[in-house]
Amino acid sequence: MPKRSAESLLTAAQGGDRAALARMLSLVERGGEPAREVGRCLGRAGAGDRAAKAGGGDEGAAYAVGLTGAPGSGKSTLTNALVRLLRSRDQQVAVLAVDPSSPYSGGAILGDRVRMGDHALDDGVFIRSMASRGHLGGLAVATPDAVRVLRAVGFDWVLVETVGVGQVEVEVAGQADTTVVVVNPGWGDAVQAAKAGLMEIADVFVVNKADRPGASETRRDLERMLDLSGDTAGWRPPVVAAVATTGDGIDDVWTAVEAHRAHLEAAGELRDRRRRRAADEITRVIAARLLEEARHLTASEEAAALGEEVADGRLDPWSAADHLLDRGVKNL
Ligand SMILES: Nc1nc2c(ncn2[C@@H]2O[C@H](COP(=O)(O)OP(=O)(O)O)[C@@H](O)[C@H]2O)c(=O)[nH]1
Ligand SMILES: [Mg+2]
Repeated sequence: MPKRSAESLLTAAQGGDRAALARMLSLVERGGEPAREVGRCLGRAGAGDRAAKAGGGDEGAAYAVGLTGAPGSGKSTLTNALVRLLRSRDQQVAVLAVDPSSPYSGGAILGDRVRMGDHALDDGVFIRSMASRGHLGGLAVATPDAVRVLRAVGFDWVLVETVGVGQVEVEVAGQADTTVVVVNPGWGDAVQAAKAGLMEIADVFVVNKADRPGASETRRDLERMLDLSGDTAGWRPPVVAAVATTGDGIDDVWTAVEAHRAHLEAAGELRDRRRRRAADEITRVIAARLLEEARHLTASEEAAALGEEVADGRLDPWSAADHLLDRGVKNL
C-alpha cells in the first residue's frame, strides 16, 4: 500500500490524473479494507456534494449504461461506436469491460483494447477492464463501486460491457440505469435471450449485425416476445437494428437509450431504481460478510469435532451451529 490516502487519490483523479483513477479502481477491484476506504471516501465526497446542492437530485450524476449479450455479438464494437458518438457531443465517457471468467487471460480484453484503440489518446475517454475472480462477493460488489468512482470523478456516462450472458454478467448488466441487450440475426431466434433472463433486464434491444440476413425476423421475434411479456411499468423496450462496424443505426441506439433515461427521470423511476439497487447491494455486502464469518467459525478444531459428532449421528447440525454461533461472531 502506498502512503496516498483515498482522499488524495480522489482529488488527483478529479483533477484529471488518470493514474490515480486507475489506482482507485484497482483498490476497489481487489476488495478488502482499502476498497472500503475508497467507498467511504466517495460517500463523504458525495455527502459534501449533496450539501452544496442543497437537496438537489442525483439525476445529474454519471449515468450508467450496461451492454450485455452473447460473446461475439458485437458489444465492444458497439461500445466503441457509442463512445465515438458521445465524444462528438463533447461528453466525457468511461468504459468498464467486465470479464468475470478470465481476469488475466489476454484474449477478449486485448481484442477489446484494439477495437477501442481509436480512443486511446483521447482525454475525454477512460477505458478499463475489470476482473472479478477470487474477489469476495464477486463483481456484483466491485462493479457498482467502480461506477461510483467514475461518477465521483465526473464522467457523464459510464458504459459497462459484460463479456457473456452468464448469471453474474446478467446481474451486472441489470445494475445499470439503462440495460442494452445485444442480439444478432438468428442468434438462437431470440429464445436464447429469453432463456438467459435477458427479457427481464432489457430496456433496449439492439439487433446488431443487421447487415446479415435474418435481422427483420429477429426483430419480429423479439417484438412478439415483448407482446407476451405483459406489464412493463410504462416502458416497452424498443428494438433497434444496427451495424456497429459501419455505424449504421448507432444514432438510433443512442436515441433509444436517451428515451429510456428520459422515461426514468420523468417518472421519478431513476431514483427508485437506484434506491432498489442500493438496497440489493447492501444485502449482498452483508451476505458476503456473513458467509466469510461462517467460514471462519467452521474452520476451528471445535467445529471439526462437532462435525464428527454430526456425521456419527450423535448431534444434529442445528445444535452444532448454535454451539458455534454462541461463541460470537468476530469479524463483522
Ligand atoms: N458483419 C458485422 N460484423 C460485426 C458487427 N459488429 C461487430 N462485428 C464483428 O463481430 C466480431 C465480434 O465483435 P465484438 O465487438 O468483439 O463482440 P463482443 O464479443 O460482443 O464484444 C468482430 O469481428 C466484429 O468486427 C456488425 O454490425 N456487422
Ligand atoms: Mg467484447
